[in-house]
Amino acid sequence: MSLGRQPNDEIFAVSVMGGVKGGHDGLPGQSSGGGGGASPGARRRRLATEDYVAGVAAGDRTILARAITLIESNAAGHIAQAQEVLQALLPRTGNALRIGVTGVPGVGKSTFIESFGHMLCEAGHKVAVLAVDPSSSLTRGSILGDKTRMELLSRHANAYIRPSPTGGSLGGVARKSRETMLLCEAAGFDVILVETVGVGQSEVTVRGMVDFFLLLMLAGAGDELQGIKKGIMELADALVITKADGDNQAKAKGAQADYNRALHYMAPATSGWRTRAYTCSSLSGEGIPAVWEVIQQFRSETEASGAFAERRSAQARDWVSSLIEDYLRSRFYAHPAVRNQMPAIESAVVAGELPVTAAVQQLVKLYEG
Ligand SMILES: Nc1nc2c(ncn2[C@@H]2O[C@H](COP(=O)(O)OP(=O)(O)OP(=O)(O)O)[C@@H](O)[C@H]2O)c(=O)[nH]1
Ligand SMILES: [Mg+2]
Repeated sequence: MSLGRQPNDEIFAVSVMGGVKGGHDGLPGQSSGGGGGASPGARRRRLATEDYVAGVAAGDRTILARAITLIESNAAGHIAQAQEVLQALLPRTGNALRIGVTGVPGVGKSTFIESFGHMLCEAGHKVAVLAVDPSSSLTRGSILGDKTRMELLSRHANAYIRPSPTGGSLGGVARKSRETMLLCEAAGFDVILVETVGVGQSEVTVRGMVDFFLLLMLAGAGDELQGIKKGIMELADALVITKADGDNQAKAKGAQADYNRALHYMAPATSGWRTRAYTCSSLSGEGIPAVWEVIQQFRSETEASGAFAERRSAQARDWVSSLIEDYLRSRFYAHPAVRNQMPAIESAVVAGELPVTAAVQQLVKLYEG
C-alpha cells in the first residue's frame, strides 16, 4: 500500500513550509490569531517530554490534544520532541481496532460514525475519531460541520474526536494521522475510526493504516461515481449501503443484492475474508449493530489465520519505505544547487535539447555534490 506522493512534501519539514495554523492547543511560535477565541490560558507553553508521556498514558484528554498538536507541527524542534514522546509511548500502542470509513461526499460517513461510535461508547468502548482530508486546509468549514454532525458522540465521555490535520500534502497529513492514531491508542482508546472522503488517493492511504476498511455506498447513484471504476471496492472489507430508511429501503436492498453479485467475482481485500454488502440507516439505527458483528467476526477470523498481524507488519514496512521516499524527495527538491539549476534543465528538456534521463542525471549529480 503506498502513500500519495507529491513533490516538495513537508514530511520532515526539511524545507519549512506553512505549518499548522491557529494552534488551538497553544504551542508557542504559532499564530493563534483569533481562531480559538479568547479561552483562558490559551497560550500555554510546551510541556516537558515526560509530562506529555505521563499525561497521554494516564488518558488525560487535554494533554492528549496538546501532544497531537505537537505531532502535527512542522517546526523542527517540535518534530524532534514529538518523536521522543512517540518513542516512549510505543509500548502502549497497537491494541486498538483500526477501522477506516470511506465513501463519496454526502454518503453519510459522519452520520454513520456518530451512530456507530455512540453505540460502541455505550457498550463501554473508548472510541477515537480521526479524519484524513488533505483538502481540509481549503475547507476548514467542513471540520466544524462534522463536529456538529457528531454532536451526540462528541459529548460522550468515552469518545474523542479530532479533525484532520490541515495544510500540506496527503503524505504529510497521513504521517500526522498515523502518529495521532498511536497517541490515541496509548491514551487507552480501543477503537479508532478514520473518516476519509472517497474522491482520490486518500482512500488508498487510509487503507494502508487500518485493519478493517468500510466502504459506504448510496443506492441508485452511479457506480463510476462511487469508486467501482477506481477499484475502491477491491480495497473494502465490507460495503454498507447507507440511508436504508423510508422510501429508500427497497432500493437499498436491491443495491445490496447487486453489489453482492459483483463482489462474488472480485479478489478479496483481505486474504481469507469474503467482503459482503450490508444495509444500514444511521438515523433509525437499523443495521448498525450488524456492522459491528461483521467487524468482530473479521477480527477473530483474521487473527486466527494470521492475516491480521501480517497486514500490520506490511503496513509498518510500507510506512518506513514511503517516509524514506518522501524524505529523500523533499531533500532533493530543497537542495540549493538543484533548485538553482532546475528551471534551466527543465526548459532544456521541454525545448527538446536535453534527453530526460540525462537531465535527471545532471540534477542527481548536483544533489550528490
Ligand atoms: N435518511 C437518511 N439520511 C442520512 C443518513 N445518514 C446520513 N444522512 C444524511 O445525509 C447527509 C450527509 O451526511 P454526512 O454524514 O454528513 O455525509 P458525509 O459522507 O460525512 O459527507 P462529507 O463529510 O461531506 O463527505 C446529511 O444530511 C445526513 O443527515 C441515513 O441513515 N438516513
Ligand atoms: Mg463527513
